[in-house]
Amino acid sequence: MSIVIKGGTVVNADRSYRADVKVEGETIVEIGDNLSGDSALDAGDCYILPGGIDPHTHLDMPFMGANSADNFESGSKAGVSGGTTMVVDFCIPNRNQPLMEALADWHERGKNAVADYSFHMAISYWNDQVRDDMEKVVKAGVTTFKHFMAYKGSLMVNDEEMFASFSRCAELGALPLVHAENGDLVAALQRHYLSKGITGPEGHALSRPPDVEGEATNRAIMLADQAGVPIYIVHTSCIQAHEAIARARALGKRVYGEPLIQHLVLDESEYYDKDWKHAARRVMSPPFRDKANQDDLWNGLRAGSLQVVATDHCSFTTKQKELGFGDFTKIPNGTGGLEDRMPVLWTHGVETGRMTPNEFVAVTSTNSAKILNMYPRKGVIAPGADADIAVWDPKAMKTISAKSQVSVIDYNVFEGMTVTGLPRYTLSRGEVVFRDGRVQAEIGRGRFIARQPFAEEARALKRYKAFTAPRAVAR
Ligand code: DUC
Ligand code: ZN
Ligand code: ZN
Ligand code: ZN
Repeated sequence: MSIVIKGGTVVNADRSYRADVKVEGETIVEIGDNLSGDSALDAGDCYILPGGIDPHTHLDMPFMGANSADNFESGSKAGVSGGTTMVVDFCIPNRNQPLMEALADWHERGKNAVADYSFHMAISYWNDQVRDDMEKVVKAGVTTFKHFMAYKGSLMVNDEEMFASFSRCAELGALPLVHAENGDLVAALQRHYLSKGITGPEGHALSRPPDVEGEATNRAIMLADQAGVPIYIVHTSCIQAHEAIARARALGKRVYGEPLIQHLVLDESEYYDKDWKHAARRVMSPPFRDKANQDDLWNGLRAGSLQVVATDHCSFTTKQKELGFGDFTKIPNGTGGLEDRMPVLWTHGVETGRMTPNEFVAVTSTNSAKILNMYPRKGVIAPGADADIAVWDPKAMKTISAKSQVSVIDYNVFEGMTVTGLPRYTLSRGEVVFRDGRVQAEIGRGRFIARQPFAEEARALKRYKAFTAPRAVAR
């Protein structure tokens, strides 16, 4: 069975050109003029984009006394309805849970996905077993390891543990990721604001100012450099963090930064002088920042000092958010965005002239595929690539509303925003999974995408002698 996508313009990260795209089975087989096949899809006036990759989601995740409401079914459906054909989700072991057992749990969760997915593995504690098991995890196709510098008392790891894990990543050809916020400082600031009687969601923003993120970003980069390994900073939200990344890159270090779509378009006013529910629904870490920080992130995406746009999709219902009524430190952290990432970025990025369609493709798909080692299977419209494709209508419009969203939660942080630029069709490995405004896909058709370790030449800078990863450290 072949499908020809006819009459559109192929847009890759490097160039755009008019052509038909032929898909045979799960794969793109040919790109050219006047192609024919068993069936055709009309892409007139549309762009043919590599399906979006969201490199950062938390579907079906137990966190802060709740379980994130979108699972792999609703999350992947939300994704394809907005042109995203793959997510990379975080496998998060409980303290002392063996890594491979946690990975098995996440594979179970992923079974109802309608589009492809991969995993990052969180390192939330450190001992000899973790050190040894990291190799098994890499062999199982998970080559990126996440470290939380915040969430003291649960997920947070200290510097010694991080350095040990980073060194192990260097040995294994794996890439460490960090959530960079100084968790000790956050805990102290939370106590301070609570003691002043600030118990509402504004306390969340006040207790996580940009310096908290800037300090941790610098520290993580220095630790990675000492371990001789590249590093990926998740949800870069502020000038201080971006500066640390840009400075490291200017020194020739392989450091990557990932703004979220929420931080690019929503600001801190969402937390102040708002009703409790409105503000609590927008509590995520890091919190939304001011306009100057937003402008700086847009500049970084254009300049290339920041490489990808993610969502950190971790959706909680209003009822779940109410766990933190009377104490902002107990509001489950997280917002949605999976189905809105690409339309919102197109509207605020391409439509406004802040980025080109090619830059849009780079930050929504290609760069993630390259950085996370899935390129060119994912992230490009080319013969041999998986047929993960968004047939993108740049004139199509809608107004975002919880009433019409795919995500199962009862609100949307972009409520009321009119977006221009939507998928007409979304294909996942050759199958049309979204058309006529509806998801039509068999539950469980999504597949786990195993990733390889990084090539020798893409790893550490050679000026360091190889470290042996330290074994168990003191806590
Ligand atoms: N931040 C969030 O807002 N949610 C999930 C985890 C995180 O770091
Ligand atoms: Zn995080
Ligand atoms: Zn409101
Ligand atoms: Zn996250």
